Amino acid sequence: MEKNYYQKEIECMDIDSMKKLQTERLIKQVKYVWDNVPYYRKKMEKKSVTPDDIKELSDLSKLPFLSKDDLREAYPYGLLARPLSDCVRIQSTSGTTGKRVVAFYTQPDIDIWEECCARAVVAAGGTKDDVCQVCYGYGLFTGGPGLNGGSHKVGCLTLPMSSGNTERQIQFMRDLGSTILCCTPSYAAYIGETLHDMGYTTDDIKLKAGIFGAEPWTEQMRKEIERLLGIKAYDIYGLTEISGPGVSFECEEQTGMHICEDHFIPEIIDPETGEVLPEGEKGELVFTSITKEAFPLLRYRTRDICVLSREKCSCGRTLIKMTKPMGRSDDMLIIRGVNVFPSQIETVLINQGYSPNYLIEVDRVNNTDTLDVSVEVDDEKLLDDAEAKEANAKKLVAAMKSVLGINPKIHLVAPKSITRSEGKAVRVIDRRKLV
Ligand code: DLL
Repeated sequence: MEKNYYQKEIECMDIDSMKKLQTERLIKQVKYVWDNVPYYRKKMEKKSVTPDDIKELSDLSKLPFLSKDDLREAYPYGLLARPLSDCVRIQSTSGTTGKRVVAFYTQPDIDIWEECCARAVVAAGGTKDDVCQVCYGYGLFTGGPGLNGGSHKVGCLTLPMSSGNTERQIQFMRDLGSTILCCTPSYAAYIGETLHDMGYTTDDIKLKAGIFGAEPWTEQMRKEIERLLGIKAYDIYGLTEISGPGVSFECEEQTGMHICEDHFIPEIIDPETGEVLPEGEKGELVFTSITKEAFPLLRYRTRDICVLSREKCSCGRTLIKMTKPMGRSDDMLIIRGVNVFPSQIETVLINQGYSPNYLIEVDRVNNTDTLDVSVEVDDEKLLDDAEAKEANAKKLVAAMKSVLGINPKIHLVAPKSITRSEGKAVRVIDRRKLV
C-alpha cells in the first residue's frame, strides 16, 4: 500500500542531502542571528566565534548555548531577530508567571510550525477525510494552536474544543464522529475513563488515532489509552522556545519520534560538561532552529534527557528519531501539563511568611496528577484552631494558583515535623513512575 507523508521529499530525504540542507541553513542562520540579535552576538564574541567559523555541521559545537535563564534575562524582546511589526503571534510556556518564556512568530514561522504539526497528523494516519478533535489548551499554550494549524493544513475537519468539560467532549466526539484526538496523554486517559463511566464502549465512537504529548507518559499508559479508546496512540514532542508541538512526532512504528531536522538540528550533550555526545548516547537534547525568523534560538538547552537514533525506520522516513524524554536535567516538574519549578513554590511560601521547611509530593491517581505541599507553621497553636488553619491553607492555595496556574493541596504541619536531611534536602518526592 502506498504510504502517506505530508512532505515526502523532506521526510524521506536521503541523509547526505539532509546534512547538506542543514549545513546551508545553519551557515545562513548564524549570520542572520549575528546581524540581528545583539544578545547572542555578544555571547559569540565572548567565545571568540564569528559566523566565518561556521562552515560545516560539526562547527555547531563552537557556538555558545542558550538556556531558559538567557530567555528570562533577555525577556521580552532581547532575542527577537525581527521588528515587532513583522511578528504576527506570541505564545508562551505553560505555568510560570512573572518572567514567562515568550516566543515570537512571523507568518512564515507559523506556517513552518503548522507544517511540522501536519506531518504529525499524517504520520498518525490523518487525511482530509478525518475529523480531528483538538483538546489541548488554546491560548498562550502552544498545544491547541499548533495541532489546530496542523489539522487544518492536512484538511481534516477540525474541532477546536480546548480542554475541559469532558462529557461535552464525548458528546461532540460521538455526534460529529471524531476520528483523531489530540490532547495530553493524561487527559486522553481521563476521556477514556469517562466514556466508559457514561456507559459507552469503543463501539460508540469512531476514533482511530490519538496524538498525545506535552508531558511524559509511559508505554503502559499508551496501552491503557489504546484500550480505553480503541485507538493507536502516537507521541508528539515540542517546546514553546523552539516553536511548539511538532518538533518531533511518532510514526506507525511507535518506536521514538522523528525530529523535523530540516528546521531543528538536534544535538545530545553531557548536561554537566556541555560536551557533545556521540549518537546513541543518553544526554540532554539541544536544538538549533535553522529556519526561524522571529525567534531563532541557536543551541538551546531543552533540559530534556533522551537518546537520538538514525536506525532505519519501517515507515520510510529518514528523519532522525529521539526516544521519549527520560527525565530532565533541571528540577522542572510537569504537573497536569503545566511546567512547575519547586523554586516557585518555595517563593510563594516565603512570601506568605512560612518557613522554607516544606515537602512537595507529586503523584498520579486515576491518570490525573496530584500536587501536595506540606509546610511547617511557626506556631503549633495554629493547628488547634481549625478555622484559622483552613483560612491560612486557603490563602496559600490561592497564592500558589496565581503563580503556578494549578491548585495544590496544602497541608499545614507542626514545626519540625518534616524530616530534616543530613545531605541535600529532599524537597520533592515524585511518585509517578513515568520512565
Ligand atoms: O508542551 C508543547 C507541546 C504541546 C508538545 C502539545 C506536545 C504537544 P511547553 O509548555 O513549552 O511546550 O513544554 C515543553 O514539555 O521541554 C518537555 O519537558 C515536555 N514535553 C513536551 N512534549 C513531551 C512528550 C509543550 N511528548 C516541555 N513527552 C518539554 C515528554 C514532553 N515530555
